[in-house]
Amino acid sequence: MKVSKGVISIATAAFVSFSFLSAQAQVNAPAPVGPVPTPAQLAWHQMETNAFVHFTINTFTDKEWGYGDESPKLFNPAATDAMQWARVLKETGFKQMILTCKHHDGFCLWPTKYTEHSIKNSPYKNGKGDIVKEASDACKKYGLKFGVYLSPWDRNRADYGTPDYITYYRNQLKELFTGYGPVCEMWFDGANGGDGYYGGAREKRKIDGKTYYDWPATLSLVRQMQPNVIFFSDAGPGVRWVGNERGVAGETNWNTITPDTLYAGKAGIEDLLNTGSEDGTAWIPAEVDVSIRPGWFYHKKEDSLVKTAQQLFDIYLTSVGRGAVLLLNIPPDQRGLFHEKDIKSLYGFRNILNRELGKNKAAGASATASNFRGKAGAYAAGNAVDNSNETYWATDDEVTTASLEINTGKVQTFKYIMLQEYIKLGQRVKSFTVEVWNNDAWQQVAAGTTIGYKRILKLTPVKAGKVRVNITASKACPLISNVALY
Ligand code: FUL
Repeated sequence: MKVSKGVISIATAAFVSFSFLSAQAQVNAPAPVGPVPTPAQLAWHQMETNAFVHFTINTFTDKEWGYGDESPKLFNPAATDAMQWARVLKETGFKQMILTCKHHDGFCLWPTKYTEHSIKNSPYKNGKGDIVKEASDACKKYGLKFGVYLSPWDRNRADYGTPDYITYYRNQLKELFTGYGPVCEMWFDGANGGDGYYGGAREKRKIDGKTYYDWPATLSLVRQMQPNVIFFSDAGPGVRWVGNERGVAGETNWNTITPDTLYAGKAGIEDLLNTGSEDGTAWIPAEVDVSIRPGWFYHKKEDSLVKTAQQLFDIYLTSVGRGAVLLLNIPPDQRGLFHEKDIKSLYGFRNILNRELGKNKAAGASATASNFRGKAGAYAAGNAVDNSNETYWATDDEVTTASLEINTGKVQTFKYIMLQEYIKLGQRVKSFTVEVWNNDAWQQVAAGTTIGYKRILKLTPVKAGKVRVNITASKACPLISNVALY
């Protein structure tokens, strides 16, 4: 409100007396800065760990990319137990399962009525099986969200490259989005390798990845069926690819990016995808897809190459710990089960996570700040140590550098610090440092750039009772919802 000097209007007088009665109520919440997540994107961030299940005819042909000429007769995972997949995922902390309903080879894991190249012509359950249904039912039973991967590139179809194929693809989306309950995430893979069987043509086909699929029309069709689905593609619009398949998000990781600068399949934008951009015009956070094995599909020869529990934990730190969501692939074997080796790593990973990040030593600590918004309790430092995502420490609008001091009451050893921004109002922090009170002086033990939904920094183990977080640059007043020490 702008009031000219010396002239107090009736409205202003009312404001003054009301603010006298209730000082805190007058402190306005910070305005959003830049793009903000939709409720569905926010729920996606909160999952933190997401799982991929790559399963198809490749599991039987020992390939990563089937050519498209494989006989459906090869598919017979006689002991398939999607309940096992879901139970293991649930028990090891994953929140969603995304199934490859159709990979690039075109074989469909459900009895679609639009092609013969499917499970209905396989020996599995004498052609009566439906693995999409088994997986979605298992997710429901174990309280996991369900997602689908339907490869746009199809090396089996004779009509691939023509408009007919787009109709085919959309028909299949209709089946998947109307027959299996809520689908929370849809994966549009950008891979378009060129050569394939294509109904016997056995040739190389090139499509224009930007125009051929007419994504706007396809997405709007899906949204009409399920408005809250999150779309993954290199370019979003829901979530973006992180630019590599090694499990590593950028140390600087903005949830914002400008869609004009990227589209699915565009080459040479991996670095941009990895970090996002500070001034990006849309909220399109990075999803870190990585496999527990070297390949995406099961290969016996990789049984000795399953990532260890420690490797998975390290990947957790470079994905979830950098403000992204981890999408870890666990491929069922030829029985149709998660392999014992993979299961062992998953439970081991969860044990390390519980051991390393299970007990927040800042819980119940006292906190003070160099500045807090309007001196109102609603924005005070304590909100950053109350373990709630709904409250936050905020500074006054003009204050973009500030410190938060946490006193845990006793000297303890810390190995990690975890920070979270209140991203509902946009991502803000550009850089920060962490200090501990040691020998009567502040000693810097860590520094970082972005925070976003979550940032975890591994420290050289340090003993201290007091920790200070200094926000050294921010797009606007910083909003810190949680700081934890482990
Ligand atoms: C890639 C595909 O080509 C791989 O086979 C796998 O599905 C991975 C998740 O995405 O683009």
